Amino acid sequence: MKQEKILIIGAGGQIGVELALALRNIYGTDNVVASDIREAHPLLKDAGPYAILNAMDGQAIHSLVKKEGITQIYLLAAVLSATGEKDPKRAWDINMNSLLQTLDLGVQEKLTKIYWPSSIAVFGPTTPTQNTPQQTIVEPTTVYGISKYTGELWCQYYNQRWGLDVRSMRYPGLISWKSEPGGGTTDYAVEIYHEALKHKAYTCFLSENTYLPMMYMDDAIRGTIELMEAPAEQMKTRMAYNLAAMSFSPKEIAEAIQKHIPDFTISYQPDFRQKIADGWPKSIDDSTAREHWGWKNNFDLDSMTADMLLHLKEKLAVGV
Ligand code: VAH
Repeated sequence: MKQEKILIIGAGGQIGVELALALRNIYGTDNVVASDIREAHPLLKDAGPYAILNAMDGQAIHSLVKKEGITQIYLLAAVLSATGEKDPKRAWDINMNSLLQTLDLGVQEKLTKIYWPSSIAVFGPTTPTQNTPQQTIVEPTTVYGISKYTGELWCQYYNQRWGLDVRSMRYPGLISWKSEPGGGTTDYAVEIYHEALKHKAYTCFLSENTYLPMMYMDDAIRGTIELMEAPAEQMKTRMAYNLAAMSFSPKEIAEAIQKHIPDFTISYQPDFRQKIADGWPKSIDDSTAREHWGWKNNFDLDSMTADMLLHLKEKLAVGV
């Protein structure tokens, strides 16, 4: 079987950094080319093949794919929900055109697989908010959500029309300590750990009872790789799979942190991101992913909080 060689576009982002590290552990460092429009993230610097690459530069990507003998692309570059609302046309352009050129490249160069992340942001205020099903009313009200659902439809089209093996999942909010979040509405759930350790206080930009679906990055990375390694016949849908792990509110994550840092305090100053969060589901039904390819989460709020604080204490060099 031909050696797989992977290109990650957007390897400097919250998911990209960790996916590059995890894929290199599996496929070998030299078989995973990390790329981003920015210089290498500290965890990727001098740690394997790296290219400065703009996700919108189709020509540069095509020549790198041919030069390196790339067989799979993970396209992670995207403008997330909160940033997208500040410049909707730019968000649409980047999120859609980077995908379409990658799908075309996949057909042209007969890539074995493409991964492109979607999000629970595809759902909107008219979607059932509890245990949101895999198939339901989908009327996103952010450009990010519109671009992600449209992208899912394009992925399905390229699979049905040209047999391209492109796979996707709807990530909830992701929490990580190795890499930084990138302008999303769920970024508070990462910031709160940093602020709890550094200042024992955090002002949250969402209100205290804003329930959102969330997941620890360890689960998200493992789930992504399990999806990509599942036999093609198990991919019974080519829309993105709902994925879930837990749901919590800012109040609940603060209480989980207070079990470790009793004098931690939280205050609330909702901003424009509150309206985005209010349009999203509170919990997700991921039974389709569990049935089709065996997905299951390992971390819950308490085990994630313990792991986050353990690693961040060292990373931030703070004691508590
Ligand atoms: C965002 N972190 O907040 C992303 C995610 C479900 C939210 O897609 O935009």
